[in-house]
Amino acid sequence: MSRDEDPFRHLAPHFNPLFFPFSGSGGYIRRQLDACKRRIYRDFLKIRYVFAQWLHYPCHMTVLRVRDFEIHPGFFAPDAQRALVEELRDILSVAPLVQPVTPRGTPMSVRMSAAGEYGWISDRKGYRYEPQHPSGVPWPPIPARLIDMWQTLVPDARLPQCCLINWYDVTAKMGMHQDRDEADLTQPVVSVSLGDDGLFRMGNSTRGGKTESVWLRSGDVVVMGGDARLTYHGIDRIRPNSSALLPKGGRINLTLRVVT
Ligand SMILES: O=C(O)CCC(=O)C(=O)O
Repeated sequence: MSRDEDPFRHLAPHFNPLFFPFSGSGGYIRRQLDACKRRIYRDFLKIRYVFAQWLHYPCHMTVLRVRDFEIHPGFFAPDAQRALVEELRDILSVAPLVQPVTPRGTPMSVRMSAAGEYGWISDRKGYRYEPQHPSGVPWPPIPARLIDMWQTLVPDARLPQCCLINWYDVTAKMGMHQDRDEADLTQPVVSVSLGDDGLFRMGNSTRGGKTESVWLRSGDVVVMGGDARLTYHGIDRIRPNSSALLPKGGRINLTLRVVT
């Protein structure tokens, strides 16, 4: 490692104890010290990531990119998560969660509702967006803090017309799928996780092939735009009791979409 590559050079350019006594020699001790510094630097990056999650740093401090999915750990701080849950309670009192069935009649394990101009529906007639809850009431408006989040993360996109609300109990999951019932597939989908951790699997633009997974934690936000927009994804399982946000446990996922 040259001095220019030394990750600590800005911290103590003249008195770096790992560099100073051996900087002229090219021997065994110097190589050992360089390896040691690399390990320290790697650990420093890991610690910084864990702290960022713990402290709920603003999103732009730590963004993970996996297969073009943009993951913002801890975008919503605990206070904002609690406020969102209160807003969701109001929405669900007007538009209660329903257990959808697939067009073949198989019940899905998640329960769903929505806010916005449209809600996503699945029943024996197929998958589609509808301007009303199955009970006939219009969907309540999307909470302002979600619109603010959308404008912060995807400022060039049109405003979202649907906030789909998925509720997972500890046994629920969501199979690998693409979101493609929207008219304009150039517009992103933005997803918010609340409550227990969910194991999010990311695949490819066609079904099958190798996949990668990350645990999404309460407050995390995922932007699915660009190449990730039509990438298969799903939730394998929930980690029970991993969050105290929802008194009875479970996980809520919100996905904001432009529909027309
Ligand atoms: O629950 C999640 O994190 C993913 C939800 C999802 O893929 C969807 O609603 O299409």
